[in-house]
Amino acid sequence: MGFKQYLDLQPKVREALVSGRPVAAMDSGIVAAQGGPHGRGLEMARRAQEIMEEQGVTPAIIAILDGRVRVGLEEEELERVVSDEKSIKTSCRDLPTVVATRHTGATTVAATAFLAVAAGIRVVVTSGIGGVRRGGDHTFDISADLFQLSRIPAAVVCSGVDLSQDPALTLEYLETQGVPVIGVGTNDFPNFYTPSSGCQVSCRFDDMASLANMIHVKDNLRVEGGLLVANPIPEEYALDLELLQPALAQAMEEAEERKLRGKFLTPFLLERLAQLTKGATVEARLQILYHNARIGAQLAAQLARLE
Ligand code: PSU
Ligand code: MN
Repeated sequence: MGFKQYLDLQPKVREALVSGRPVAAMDSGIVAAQGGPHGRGLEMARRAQEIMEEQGVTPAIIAILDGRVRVGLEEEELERVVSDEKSIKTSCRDLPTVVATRHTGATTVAATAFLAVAAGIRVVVTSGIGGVRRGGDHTFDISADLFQLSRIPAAVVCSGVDLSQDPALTLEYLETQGVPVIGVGTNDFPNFYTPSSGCQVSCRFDDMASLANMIHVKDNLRVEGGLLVANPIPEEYALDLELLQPALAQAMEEAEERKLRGKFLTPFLLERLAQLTKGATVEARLQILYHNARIGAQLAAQLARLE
C-alpha cells in the first residue's frame, strides 16, 4: 500500500494523470494564513487555478486535510485550508506527524514537491521558495525547501526568494546542493519584488519547450534532484526596493525582539511586511503567483508532450 493509503487524488487530477494530460501542483502554504496572504488567499488560489486551466493544464493544490494527503482540492476544501487558523505549516519533516495525528496542514514548497512527485506530478508552482535568510551564514536559518529540492525531482517555479532572504547565499547553497537554477528569459536571478537581484542563474531558457527538453535529458542522464525555475516578476508590477527597506528592517527587528525562530519566522515576516506596506507586497505576490502559474502550466504542458 505504502504512500497510496494516505492519498486522495481529486478525480479530475486522477483522470488527467491517467490519460497523460498535464497537471501542475501548487503549494497550499502560500494561500493559508502562514503565507501571509492578508485575507486574499482564496482569490489568489482561484485565479492561479484558472490561469493553469486556461493553458489546458489541470491544477492540483496540495494540502493535508484531517490527516489525508489531498492532491487537488474541491472549492469547499480550498476554503477550509485558507480559513483554518489552526492548520499546521507542514514541511517534509512535519508530514508524518500531521498525517498520523489526523491534523490539517498547509504544505510548504518542500512538502508540496515531495507529495507532488509521489503522486506523479513534476511541476510545482509557488510565489517564493524558502531561502538562506539574511544573516543565515551565522544563524543557520536555511529553508528546508532548498535541501529538499536537491533530493526531489520536481521543477519548482518561483520568482526567487522573498525579501528577508539573501539571494547570493541562497544561490551558493543551491550550487553546493547541485540544484540547477534556471532563469526564464533572463540571466539574472530574480529578487521577488523586482526582476533582478544582481546575481546570476546557472542557466537561461527562453521557452518552456527547450526547458522541458533539458529536464528530459537530465532524467536520461540520471542527474538526481530538482530544479529551481526562476521567473521574474513582470516589470509593471515590480515594487521599489528602496521604499520596502524600512518596512523589512522593522519587521526583522520585531521578529528578533520576539525571539521568533524556525518555522514561525517566515509567516511572521510575510504578514508584517504586508501590514507595514499597506498590502503592497501582497498585491505584488498575487501577480508573481499568477505569472508563475502561467509559466508552470506551460512547462507542465511541454513535459507532457515528451512523455
Ligand atoms: N515565501 C513566500 N511566501 C510563502 C512562503 C515563502 O514569499 O508563502 C512559504 C512557502 O510555503 C515556503 C515556506 O515553502 O514559506 C518556507 O518556509 P521556511 O522559510 O520556514 O522554510
Ligand atoms: Mn527557516
